[in-house]
Amino acid sequence: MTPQPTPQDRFTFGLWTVGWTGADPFGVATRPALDPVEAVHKLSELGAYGITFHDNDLIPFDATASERELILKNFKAALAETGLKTPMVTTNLFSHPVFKDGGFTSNDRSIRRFALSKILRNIDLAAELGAETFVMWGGREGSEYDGSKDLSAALDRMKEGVDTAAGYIKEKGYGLRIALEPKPNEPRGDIFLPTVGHGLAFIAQLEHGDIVGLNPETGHEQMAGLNFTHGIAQALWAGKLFHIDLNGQRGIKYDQDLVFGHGDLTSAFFTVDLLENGFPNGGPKYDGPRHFDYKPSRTDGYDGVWESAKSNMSMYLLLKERALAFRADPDVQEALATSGVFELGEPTLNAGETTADLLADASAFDNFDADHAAERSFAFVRLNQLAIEHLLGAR
Ligand code: GLO
Ligand code: NI
Ligand code: NI
Ligand code: NI
Repeated sequence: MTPQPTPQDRFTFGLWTVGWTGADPFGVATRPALDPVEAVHKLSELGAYGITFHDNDLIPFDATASERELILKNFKAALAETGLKTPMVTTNLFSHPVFKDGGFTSNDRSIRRFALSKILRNIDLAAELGAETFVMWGGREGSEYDGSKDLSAALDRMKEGVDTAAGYIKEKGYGLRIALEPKPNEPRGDIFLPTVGHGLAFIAQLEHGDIVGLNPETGHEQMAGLNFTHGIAQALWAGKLFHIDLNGQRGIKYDQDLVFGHGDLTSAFFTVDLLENGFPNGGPKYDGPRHFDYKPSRTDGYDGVWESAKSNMSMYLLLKERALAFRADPDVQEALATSGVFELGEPTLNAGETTADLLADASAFDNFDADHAAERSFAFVRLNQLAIEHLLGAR
């Protein structure tokens, strides 16, 4: 039986995910547009906790003030009726041709001023809707040709943009935090802040870095050939995992945005293991929404759209079930101990030990038998086999 999601599971979906009509660089839409109000009702029926959106997923770029008001009124009414939350709001700085060279980092200063104003206005809307997280995915912030950008100035402008937005949040007293979303490429040839690691290093340079963290996406790290679980682990360790975009990707290729778990399933298992069970030796745990950023395949009609929304949640819950069973299995606990996973939680130096003490400890070096120590088998294959057996439901 597939487990049924409830709002307590805190599953959230981007309006642009179920609302994707299938238009891609080679073909036009394969599905009619989805009414945001219908999306709210449908996601709520399916057991989701919330819906997230870009300003322009809801309010067209060129909407008049009165059109905007009416759209928001209907959207808020649907939220109130269903109890669906809007924990995250984000800004579209990539669709309109004006952003073809970026928003914060466009070479055109007037465009940068327009982008920053668009962000500040959307921060007001995010706060009004009670969002906790304001995601910034700089899809157009990048280049195709290295000579087309002063890369140092681009980072300065990126810093200026993020710090200005964060400073505005503080000034207004909003309960919002910014989460930057790294992606290596697509739509730009190369995007600035391409990975979780680049994002963390960038945040360390900010003036208002205390309210800036990350929104890593499964497929984005995997497009760079990186390990997503390692990426979110380092973000967690740094206290910067503010939000997450879960989806599926198979290898280094175009951004597939498959259903979570429909890409690298073993990696998805360890992602859920980390999110639900935390690190084996304790430490920071993620407590934000489980947000899906995927695309329902353009081969499918609306039956497939809602089926895929359900699939994301079932995949997560199935993996959660397996991950809990994995950690609860005494054989696994024993294998973790044998493999030294708990031993890694012990500090390498004794409490209060100085470098002089370490250098004076003959057992650490002079009398250390490296050849003998090298004989230890870490038995990682058995541990991994246990994980896969749990993943397959074979234990
Ligand atoms: C595209 C990104 C995009 C962001 C969204 C949120 O690849 O994943 O969907 O998640 O714009 O800011
Ligand atoms: Ni993405
Ligand atoms: Ni993606
Ligand atoms: Ni995303």
